[in-house]
Amino acid sequence: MTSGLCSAADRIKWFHKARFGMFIHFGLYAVPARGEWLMFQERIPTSEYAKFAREFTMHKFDADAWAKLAVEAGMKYVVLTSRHHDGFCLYDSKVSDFSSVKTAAKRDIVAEYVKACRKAGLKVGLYYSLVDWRFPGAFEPIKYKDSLSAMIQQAHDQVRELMTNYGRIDILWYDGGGLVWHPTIKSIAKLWRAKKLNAMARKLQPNILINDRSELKEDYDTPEQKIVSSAVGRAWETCMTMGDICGWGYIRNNPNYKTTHNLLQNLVTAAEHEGNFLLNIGPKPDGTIRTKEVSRLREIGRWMKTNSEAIYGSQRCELLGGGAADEWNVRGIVWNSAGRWTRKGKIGYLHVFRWPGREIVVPLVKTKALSAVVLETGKKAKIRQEHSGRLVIYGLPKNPPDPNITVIKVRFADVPKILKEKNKAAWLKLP
Ligand code: H79
Repeated sequence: MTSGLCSAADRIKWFHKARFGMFIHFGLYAVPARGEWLMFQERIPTSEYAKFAREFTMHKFDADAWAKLAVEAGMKYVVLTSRHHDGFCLYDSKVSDFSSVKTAAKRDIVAEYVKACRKAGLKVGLYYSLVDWRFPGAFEPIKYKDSLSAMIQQAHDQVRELMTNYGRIDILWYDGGGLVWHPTIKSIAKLWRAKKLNAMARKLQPNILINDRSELKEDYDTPEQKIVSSAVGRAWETCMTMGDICGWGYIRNNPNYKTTHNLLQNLVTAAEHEGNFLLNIGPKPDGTIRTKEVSRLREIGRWMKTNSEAIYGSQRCELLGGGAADEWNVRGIVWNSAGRWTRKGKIGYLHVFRWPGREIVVPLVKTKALSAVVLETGKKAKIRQEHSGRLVIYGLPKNPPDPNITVIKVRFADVPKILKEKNKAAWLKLP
């Protein structure tokens, strides 16, 4: 590519295959360690909030270490909060002094981050919050009309800076536009002049992907904390915290972390519907990443080493997840009690969440299966296809070879399909 310009379909190709990315919420809120919403939740005046900068040292911040961890986890891209709702920039902004460059550690975190990600081969995303809680116009837009205008102008200026000063940026991840409640301007896109804003971003970064949170559809959808598939062909990404819903930024006492298995199920569930999973970390004010995030990411990375072919570039698969092939179960009445499928062309990948034992039966398989292998061990499994489309995978170990999710790769003679109408009635009827 010499011109640096590609069509909309081309520029989103990498995103359609990536499947797994790292979200990083890093900012002043890491200091009080009660999450990124505390300025709002605790009604902290701007001048008080700004004092956290004194302790936002980032003295152990190492962008290469962040990038390395993302690569280790099997992630393909990273999105960093260049500025959250509190207005604190992690970069050098000419239109604001409230930044990591002019206060705190006096470092341009975005610059270091972009360089490290590029070096590690990761695609680079920047999160930018349109709303800035330091502006009274964000809360009372009619009363503080000029403040509102200044905040909107700031967004245009700062997006221009981010799109100009850091080389190629792959993702512009808006947020917070809807947090301004304007009594007459009901459209968020209109309020922020998003059409103009996004046109400017695309002019400066011709290959950029823009999310849907300026209220314009742009390139992809972003369900938050839940896995919701978009229509076939439309790119989408679920972003999620590892801990409780309120904790994107670092929370010191945040006991309710998802297990590695849980996070992997979420990754697989997104991949099953051709979506991406953007998993968040909230680094500490010194720039290091807490142990329970590092260990989970490393465990996911270990899993990805043997199983990532079932994730990257995954396609939808209509097969049912199957279950135990018990003797009595002659009709193969097992729906999704074992797991879920992803697919690549004619290859199906059965992700077994709940290992049923030595045999797994998948009901209503129409297509001929040719072979099966357990990715974790590389060992072949036996297969037989019976009446009513029963595909029995057998000769498997009694216990799951992978303590998390064991993936069985099944080659089919064609794109695997399920038997539809003919056997459905019999299949649904209880014996
Ligand atoms: O940056 C993260 C959130 O801070 C931000 N989007 C993600 C990516 C976000 N902005 N607005 N919202 C989320 C919706 C508001 C949710 C709230 Fe709450 C529920 C605000 C207070 C309760 C979530 C939980 C945020 C704080 C606690």
